[in-house]
Amino acid sequence: MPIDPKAPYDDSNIFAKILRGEIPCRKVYEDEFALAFHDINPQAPVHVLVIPKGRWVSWDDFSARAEDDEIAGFVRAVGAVARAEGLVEPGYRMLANVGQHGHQEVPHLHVHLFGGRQFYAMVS
Ligand code: D5M
Repeated sequence: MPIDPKAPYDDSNIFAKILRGEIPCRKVYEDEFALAFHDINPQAPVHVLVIPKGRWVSWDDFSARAEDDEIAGFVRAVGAVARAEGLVEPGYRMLANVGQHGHQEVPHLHVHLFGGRQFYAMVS
């Protein structure tokens, strides 16, 4: 079910539990601002999620209200993960689903990184 994008941050969401170490993840990267781990339901040979450490529901509230150093740190972390996973050549896809029409299911901001195969125009 897509999330309600206007709902307040829910500390019981699955990525909050991963950040608190309450449930495991296959971690690939961590720094002051971000944690990255393999998606449990991979859609490509490489499918990694990068999440900020702050309590942000989606790209919408993060981009509107996060401090500049947090935004910069997160954006740099996404790039660092792509490089660490060897995705830069020959390339990769990144996306963040937002709200109901974006079909965001987990109410903690996450950027998907997909790599390891050719992607084509998005159709659905
Ligand atoms: O995508 C949410 C993504 O989160 C979806 O690709 C599955 C993934 N997911 C859900 N639970 C886990 C755990 N526990 N570990 C790793 N990945 C997980 P969305 O953009 O919200 O539709």
